[in-house]
Amino acid sequence: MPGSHIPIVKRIAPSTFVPVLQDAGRIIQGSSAIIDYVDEHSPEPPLTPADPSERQRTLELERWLDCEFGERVRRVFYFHALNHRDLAIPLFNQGGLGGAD
Ligand SMILES: N[C@@H](CCC(=O)N[C@@H](CS)C(=O)NCC(=O)O)C(=O)O
Repeated sequence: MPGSHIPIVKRIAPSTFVPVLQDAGRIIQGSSAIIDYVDEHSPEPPLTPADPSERQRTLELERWLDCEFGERVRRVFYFHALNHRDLAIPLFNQGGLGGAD
C-alpha cells in the first residue's frame, strides 16, 4: 500500500519507488530497468524491438510515457482522487494489510 511500501522497499532497494522486481537474488528497481532486465534474461518474446530505428523510437516513447505523460497523469489523477476518501481508500488498500511477507 502507498506509504507502508517505504520501509519494505527501502529494505531491499536503493530508492523507495515501485515497481521493484526481485529475481534470482537480484533487485531491479524502476519500469525501464525491469524491461531491460527482462529483455536480457528472458529475451523471447522481446519487449524492446531489435531493429535500431524501431528500438530508438520505442525507448523515446517509453521515456516520454514514463517521465512526461505518466507523471502528469498521476498528478491529475491524485489531485482529483484524493478528494474522494470513498474512492481513494479502497483504491489504495485493495483490501491489503500493507505488509509484504
Ligand atoms: N518512472 C518510474 C516511476 C516510479 C514511481 O514514481 N513510482 C511511484 C508509484 S507509481 C512510487 O513508487 N511512488 C512512491 C515513492 O516514490 O516512494 C517507473 O516507472 O518506474
